[in-house]
Amino acid sequence: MCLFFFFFFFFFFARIDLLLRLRVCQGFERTAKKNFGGGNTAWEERKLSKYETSEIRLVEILETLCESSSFECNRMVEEHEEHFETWWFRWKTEHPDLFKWFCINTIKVCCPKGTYGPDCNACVGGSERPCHGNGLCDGDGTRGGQGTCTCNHGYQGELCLDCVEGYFSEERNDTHAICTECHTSCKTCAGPSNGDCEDCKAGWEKDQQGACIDVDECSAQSPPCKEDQLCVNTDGSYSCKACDKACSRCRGEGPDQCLACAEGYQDEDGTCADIDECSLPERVCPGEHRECVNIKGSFRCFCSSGFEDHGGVCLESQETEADEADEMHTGADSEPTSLHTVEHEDL
Ligand SMILES: [Ca+2]
Repeated sequence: MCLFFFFFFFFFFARIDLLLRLRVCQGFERTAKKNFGGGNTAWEERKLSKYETSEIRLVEILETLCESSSFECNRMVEEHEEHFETWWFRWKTEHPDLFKWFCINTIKVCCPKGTYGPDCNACVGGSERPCHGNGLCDGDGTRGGQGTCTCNHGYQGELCLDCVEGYFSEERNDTHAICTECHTSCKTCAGPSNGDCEDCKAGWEKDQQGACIDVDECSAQSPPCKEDQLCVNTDGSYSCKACDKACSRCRGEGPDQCLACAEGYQDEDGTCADIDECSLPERVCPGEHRECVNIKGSFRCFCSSGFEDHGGVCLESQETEADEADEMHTGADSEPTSLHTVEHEDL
C-alpha cells in the first residue's frame, strides 16, 4: 500500500510540478496580456488591477492547469480548489511561487529540488548538485525515497565520483568527477586511446609499443574454427562460417574457394563441381532393375517402375486383389516404385 502511494505521488506530483510550473506561468502570462490592449490611462490601470486579482482570472488559470484528458490532475485541482483560492486572495503576493506554497508547504507532498523524504533533507552530494551531477537521487523532489544515488553509466560509488571499469577519470576532486569511456580495446585505461590501456580486453593484445591491437585468431598456429569452416577475423574477436557445400576445406566463400573438394565433388578448373555418379563406368546402383538418379554431391538408387525394394533386392510388384481392397479401405496413396531405397545425401 505504501509503495503504491509512493509511486502514485511520485509520478503524479512529478507531473503536477511540471504542470503547475508551466501552466501557472502560461496562465499568468496569457491572462496578464489580456488587458494590455492599448492606452495607459488611469482608468485602464484601475481596471487591470481589478482583473489582476479577480476570481475570474483565478478560474481562468485553474482551467489551464491540467490537460483536459488528465483525470488525476483535474481531480487534484478540484479537490484543492479552496487552497488555490486561499493562495490567490491571501498569499499570492507573499508566496508568489504557487508550486512551493501549495505542493511543498501546504499539502506537503513535494520537496524542493535536490531534497527528499518527510523532512526534505538534502540528497547525497547536496541539494545543489545531487549525486554530484552524475546520478539520480532516490526520492528527489518528493516526501519519499532514501536520498541515495543511482549513478549514471560510467560512474559508481556512494557519491558517484568514481569511474567504473572501462572508464577513466578525466577530472576528479571532492565534488566533481568526469569519467570517460576507454578505447574499445582496453579493459582498464588511463586515457582515451588504445595506447592508454592498462590491460587489454580479451581478443586484444599489446604490441611492441604497448598499445592494444586485435589478435588475429585465424592466423594462429591452430585456428579456432573446424576444418570445414572459414575463419573470419574481426576486431576483438573472430567468427567461423561454414565453407561452401562443395568444399571440405576452404579459404573463402563459394565453390571456387575450396582448398579441397567435399565428397561427391571434384575439381574442375579450380572449382569443385558435382560428380555425376550415375554416368561413371562403374555402376553405383548395382543389382537388377535398379536405377540411378544424380543429385548434388550424391546420387540415389531406386527400383525401376513395376518393382519394389525387398531387403535391397528389386522384385516385381505383386499387387494382389487383397492389396487393392486394402487400399480402397484406407484410401492411401500408393507409390508404384520405391524412391527411398538407398540414399547418399550430403556426404
Ligand atoms: Ca580478432
